[in-house]
Amino acid sequence: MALKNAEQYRSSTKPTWCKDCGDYKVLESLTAAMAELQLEPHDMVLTAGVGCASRLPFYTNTYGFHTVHGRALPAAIGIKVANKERTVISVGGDGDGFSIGGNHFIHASRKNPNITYIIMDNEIYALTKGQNSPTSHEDLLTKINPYEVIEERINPVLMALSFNTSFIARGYCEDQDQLTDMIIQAIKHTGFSFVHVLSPCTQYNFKVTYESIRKRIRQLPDKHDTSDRITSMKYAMTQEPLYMGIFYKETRPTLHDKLEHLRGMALGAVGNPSEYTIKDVMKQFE
Ligand SMILES: Cc1ncc(C[n+]2csc(CCOP(=O)(O)OP(=O)(O)O)c2C)c(N)n1
Ligand code: SF4
Ligand SMILES: [Mg+2]
Repeated sequence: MALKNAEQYRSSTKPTWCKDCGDYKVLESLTAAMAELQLEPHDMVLTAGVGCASRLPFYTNTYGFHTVHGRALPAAIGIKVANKERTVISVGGDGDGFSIGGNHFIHASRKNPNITYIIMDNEIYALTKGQNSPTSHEDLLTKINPYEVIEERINPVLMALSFNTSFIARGYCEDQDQLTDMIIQAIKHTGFSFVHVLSPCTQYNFKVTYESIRKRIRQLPDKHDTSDRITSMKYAMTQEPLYMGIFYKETRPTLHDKLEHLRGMALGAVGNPSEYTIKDVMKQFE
C-alpha cells in the first residue's frame, strides 16, 4: 500500500464554506490525522447532520452519510454495530449536536460505541444565517434575540464529563498540530471519543473571532491527570481561561463488547438459533 498524504483524503468537491471559516482548518486536521494513521478511505465512514460544519463529509473521499438535522450519532452507531471493522466518525456543529441532537450525545456516552464525534463549535446556527445556539454567549444579540438572550449557555466539555463520555478533548482549529494529535488519539481510543473544537464563523458571529479565542485559551497543565474526572470538571468549569487539551479518558467495555456479551448469554440460555425450528421459536412465547 502506497503511503497517503492528507491531500489524498480529500474529495474533488470544492468546499462551499466562506473564505475564512474555521471549518477548513478542522478538515485539514482531520485529513492530516487520517494520513498519520494511514487509514484506508474505503474503511471509513463519516456521518453528519445538517449545518455548515455538517458539510464536511462531502469534502473527504471516505464513505459519508449526510443524515437529517441532529442525527449524525444514531446513524454512526448503527453503522459501527453493523461494520465493527470500519472507522466511524461523526461531525457537526453546536446546533446540530447540542440542540436538536443533544439527546443522542447523552445516550452515545452511555452506550460507549467505538466511534469519534467532532463538534465544530462557532456558537451560532450559521447555515440558517445566524441564530443563537446552545453554546452562544449570553450577550450575543441576533435577529431572534434582539434585546437580550434569556437562556443560559451550555458547557459541552463539562456536559460530556457528567455523562462519563470515555474520551473528552477540546481543541482550537488554529492550533492545527494539537488538533490533529487530539483527533488521532480520539480515533485510536477504544470507545466513544468526543473532540470539542472552537471553530469561528466569520460571517455571523462577530463576538467569537480568531483573536478573541486566542486571548481566552490556555493549555491544560502538562501534569493534568486524564483519569481524574473531578479535577477535569474543575478545569472544564473554568471559562476564563478556557482550557484546551485532553481532559479525560477511560477505557471501559464498548457497545460492541456489551452486545457480544449479551449474545453469548442469550446463546447460553437458548442454544444456537440456527438450529431452531419455527416451532421452537414459538415455544418461547407460550
Ligand atoms: C428538523 C430541522 N430543523 C431545523 C432545520 C434548520 N437548520 C439547518 S442547519 C441548522 C443549525 C445549524 O447550526 P450548527 O449545527 O451550529 O451548524 P453551523 O451551520 O453553525 O456549522 C438549523 C436550525 C433543519 N434543517 N431541520
Ligand atoms: S456561514 Fe460561518 S460557519 Fe458557515 S461557512 Fe460561512 S464562516 Fe463558516
Ligand atoms: Mg454552529
